[in-house]
Amino acid sequence: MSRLAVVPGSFDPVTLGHLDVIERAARLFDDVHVLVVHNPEKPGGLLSADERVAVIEQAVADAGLPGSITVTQYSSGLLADYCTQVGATALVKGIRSHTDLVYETPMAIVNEHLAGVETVFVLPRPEHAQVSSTLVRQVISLGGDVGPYVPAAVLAAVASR
Ligand code: COD
Repeated sequence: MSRLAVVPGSFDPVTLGHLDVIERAARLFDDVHVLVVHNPEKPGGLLSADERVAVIEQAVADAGLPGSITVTQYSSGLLADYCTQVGATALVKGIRSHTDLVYETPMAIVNEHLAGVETVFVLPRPEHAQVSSTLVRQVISLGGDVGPYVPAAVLAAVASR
C-alpha cells in the first residue's frame, strides 16, 4: 500500500527550513502533498496563495528533491478533512523548539481524533533551525538580504515585484 503524507504550512514564503522538512517527508513516504493553508493567526502576507504554490513548485524542482511531491492549496475546511479526502496516512511538521511542540501538540491530537491521521515531527538541520517565514518577511521589509534563508525561487518572486 502506498503511503501519502501531507506537509502543511503557511509558507509565506517557503524557507530552506521548510524545504528540509519536505525532503525528509519525501524520503519517508511514497507520496507527499505540500499544502499551502491559510493560517488565520498570521497577518496578511508577502505572497498570495497562488504565488506560494508556484514558488514551492519551483524550489522543489530546483532542489531536485526525491520522490513524488505535489504542491497545492486548501482553504475550504479542516486540515483533517483534506487528509481524509486524499487518504493521507500522516501529517509531517517541523519542530524547531519547545514553543513549536507546545503549538503543534494539541493540533496533532485533534487531527488524530478527527481523521485518524498521525503527525510525524521531524527535527531540522541545525543550520536551518532558527529560520522562520516571519523573520524572512521582516528582513525583506527592511531591505535586507534573505539569500541565506530561502530558495532562489523566493528571491526571484520578490525581485519581480
Ligand atoms: N525548520 C523546520 N521546520 C520549520 C521551519 C524550520 N526552519 N520553519 C517552519 N517549520 C515548520 C513549522 O514548525 C510548521 O510545522 C511548518 O514548518 C509550517 O510552518 P509555517 O510557519 O509555514 O506554517 P504555520 O505554522 O503558520 O502552520 C499553518 C498550519 C495551517 C499548517 C497550521 O496552523 C495548522 O496545522 N492548522 C490546522 C488547521 C485546522 O484544521 N485546525 C483545526 C484543528 S487542529
